[in-house]
Amino acid sequence: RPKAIIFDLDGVLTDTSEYHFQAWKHLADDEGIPFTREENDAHLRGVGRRDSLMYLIRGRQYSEEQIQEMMERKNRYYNALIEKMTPDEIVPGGIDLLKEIRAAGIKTAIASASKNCRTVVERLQIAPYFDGIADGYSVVNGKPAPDLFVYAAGLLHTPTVACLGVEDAAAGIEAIKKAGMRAVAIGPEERFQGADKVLPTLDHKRLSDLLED
Ligand code: B16
Ligand code: MG
Repeated sequence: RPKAIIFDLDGVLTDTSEYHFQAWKHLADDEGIPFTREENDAHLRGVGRRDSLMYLIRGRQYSEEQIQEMMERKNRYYNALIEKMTPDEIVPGGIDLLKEIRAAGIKTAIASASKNCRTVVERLQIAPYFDGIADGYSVVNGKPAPDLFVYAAGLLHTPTVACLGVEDAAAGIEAIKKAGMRAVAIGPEERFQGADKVLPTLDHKRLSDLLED
């Protein structure tokens, strides 16, 4: 049984991954760049802002100034979407799951690549359920690098080998495994490689659902 469970935010605890997709799609449409949901899931899901844009504009010539402007524009689109979020946008049963985990003496953290993590956590009013939050300001190397999960484990004073990570992105599962943790993937089986367990959704899950093989 793990000593700590480290959750990704966007796409795991809440469906903000859909808002990220819509914001990137808006930017891609502005720029006349073809962009599909399938590409989003394979290449952008869970990946930081700059790396995501680099995938989107691959093979096209843009100046650093234009790149900065596009990152800001995507972030404006995303912020307009999360501005209206309310606490009921937590995954169904999510608060019960977090309470159960903590009642079992297991620590909890968030490991999100997002610089908007704090805003989303505030909108959802879930800060009291976490012992630590690692976000897009915490480390330099984003997912699939293990740094964010290692940093989160450090916040919990827990060795990575005693942690379990929960992720909806292929890049996130890679990060968790590189950090030496057990990995639970949330989403379609085809999306992931190397996860220890795959659940189609986190809706109404119990602690035992995350632990069993
Ligand atoms: P921002 P997570 C990730 O959050 C998102 O999944 C990804 O779509 C986004 O590009 C990244 O954060 C950076 O977010 O532009 O808000 O800084 O899944 O790691 O919680
Ligand atoms: Mg995610």
